Amino acid sequence: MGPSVKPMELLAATTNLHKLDEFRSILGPLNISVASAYDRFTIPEIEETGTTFEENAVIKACEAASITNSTVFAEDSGLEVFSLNSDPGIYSARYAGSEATDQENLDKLMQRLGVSEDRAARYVCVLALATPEKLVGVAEGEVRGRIGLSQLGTNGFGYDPVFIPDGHVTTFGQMQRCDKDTISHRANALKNAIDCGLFNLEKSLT
Ligand code: ITT
Repeated sequence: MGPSVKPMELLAATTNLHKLDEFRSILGPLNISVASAYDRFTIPEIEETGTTFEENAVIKACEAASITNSTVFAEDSGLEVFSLNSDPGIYSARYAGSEATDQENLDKLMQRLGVSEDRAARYVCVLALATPEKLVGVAEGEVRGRIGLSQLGTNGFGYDPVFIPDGHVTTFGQMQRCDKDTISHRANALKNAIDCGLFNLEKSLT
């Protein structure tokens, strides 16, 4: 038996356990383990005051890195429906109000969209990696698709029961997690981050 290679560990600053699960399933096969910064440190609420996914991802990563005195990554993500002026966008988690549940957000979206035929949409994810001293970099991913006419499936989270990715006939809510994890905005952002060397810390930190 050859020597076992210790997995590389990344620290993720997210309060969203679904995101954390997806990071772990996507990065696990690459021998990268993901720990939650919120499990290891007390992190006060970080306000998302940016006006873009990138600004919010950078705010979350930089504040969490400085509070924890560690290198961390964070992400900001959401759904853009083109016929709704790209709403809910950066407000995806709080579309129906600051305390809104996923179901309330989804109901608001379906109500606003009604039976419109123009249902094209995309999920966006921007990742940011930061040290306590500085932002290391960002990477973005998307998945294009459309909003179905009704809610189908109970897998995933957020808007997954109504999002049908291009080239598929089922919603993310109906798909097995491993299938979502090969094509999702989060998977694409992580792939881009790896391709551009973002997680190669020795290289990124010099
Ligand atoms: P953190 O900021 O702590 O990471 P959060 O849930 O508040 O957690 P965001 O501000 O980035 O994260 O909001 C993301 C929202 O976008 C999420 O709550 C969903 O409504 C939506 N969303 C993003 N990715 C999604 C996905 O893969 N499936 C379903 N909905 C998603």
